[in-house]
Amino acid sequence: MKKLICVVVMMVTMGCSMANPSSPTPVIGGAGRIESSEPIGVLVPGTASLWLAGAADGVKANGFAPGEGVDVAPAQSPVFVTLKVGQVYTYLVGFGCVKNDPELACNDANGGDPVSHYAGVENGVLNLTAPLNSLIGLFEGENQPFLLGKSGELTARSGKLYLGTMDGWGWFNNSGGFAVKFYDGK
Ligand SMILES: [Ca+2]
Repeated sequence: MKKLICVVVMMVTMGCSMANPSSPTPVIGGAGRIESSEPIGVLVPGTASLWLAGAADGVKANGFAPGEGVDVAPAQSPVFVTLKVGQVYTYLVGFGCVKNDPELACNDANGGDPVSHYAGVENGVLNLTAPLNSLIGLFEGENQPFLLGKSGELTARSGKLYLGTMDGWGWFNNSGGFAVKFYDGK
């Protein structure tokens, strides 16, 4: 009844406030997570290919077979985040979707149907079978890419984590991207 009166009064005066001054201030983005430092944010474009991780400018990759590269560094090179070796991080994709082809669907970071890298092992990076358009990673000094998806936890096995998206070939015609945050601590 008080609410109804307030609404009626508000309609007349446009000055009624429903706020309760004793209410606690809401905590935004808490969710039980204890953060020991600021999160590391990065944008991963759909054109980022792990098969060009660390490659010099001009190096090619991602054709139908090794040596038939249709992508080139740095245009389709992956992005990376700098992490503390041995530290456990949680990560979360805040928003975004990726298309591996202008005519196909835009997938979230968990991706669509599984696909492998058509050219197989290339530029020292091993093959991977992972959901199409999913978020994938590769630690510097390692050669096996792995699925990250929309969220999870990892231990930094090196100080540099390359980030890209999954496709079979030709990252040049991909679009979209993922906004990712890494949280130091659990
Ligand atoms: Ca593509």
